[in-house]
Amino acid sequence: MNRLLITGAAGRIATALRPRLRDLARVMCLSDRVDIVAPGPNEEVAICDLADADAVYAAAEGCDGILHLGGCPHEDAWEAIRSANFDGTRNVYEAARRHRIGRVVFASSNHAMGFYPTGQRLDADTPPRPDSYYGLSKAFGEGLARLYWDKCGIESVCMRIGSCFEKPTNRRMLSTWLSDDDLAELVRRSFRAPSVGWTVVYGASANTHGWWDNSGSAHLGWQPRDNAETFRAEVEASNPPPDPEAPENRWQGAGFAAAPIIER
Ligand code: 15L
Repeated sequence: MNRLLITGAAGRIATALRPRLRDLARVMCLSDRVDIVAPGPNEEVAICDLADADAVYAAAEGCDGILHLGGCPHEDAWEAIRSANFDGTRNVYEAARRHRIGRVVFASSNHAMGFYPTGQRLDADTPPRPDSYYGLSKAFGEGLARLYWDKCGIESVCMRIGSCFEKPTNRRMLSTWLSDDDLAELVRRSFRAPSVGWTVVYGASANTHGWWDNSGSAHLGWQPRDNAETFRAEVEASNPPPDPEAPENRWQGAGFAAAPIIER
């Protein structure tokens, strides 16, 4: 690619991905609401609020692809989720349509599926079952991606990211962990695969006790290499055995599923 737009570029995931994906495009256009620390030689910064359609359109000018990581990354009041995630994602897809950008890689989340019971095997055809307004916004983003594929021919890979952190820090993450290296390779494959149409892929490392079946996205050629099992002893030493009946342990979405609706 010549220019790649990365939204949410100041966040933890983008910060981990930027050095790993330098070869993906000649210029990386980094956008976020807040300033971006230490842009590299092939990086340009566009400060922009995803809820501002004109600003998103301007940031996407001249880009060949969009890595959409931006938005609210946790549960919040409806207004906050609506503007950052619902409106924000729609603004990204409208910018892609108006600039004729052919492919978007969208950071969806396991919380689009968080009300399935812990341990149940899910695949790309399992219907969404969001655990929060946040999870609902990710299911919406996936639906929007499908609409823009069917109506406008814009391809998308919707990555249902599990727990993307440096290492797993609780027992749930022994199933849901995604390493930064595995995510970087997933993003690379998602942009480089010859044809992706509308693809849903679960973003988890090759965890021995994982819950998700990625046979439906084999065309991406992505094979995660890390495994949360490497950290089991460390995780168990710092986390007491869970009560399987506690609401936060019954559902895949854990605390997101157990938490009440935020009323504000
Ligand atoms: C997510 O979607 C969140 O953005 C992240 O902060 C974690 O909570 C993660 O899911 C998870 O499920 O561990």
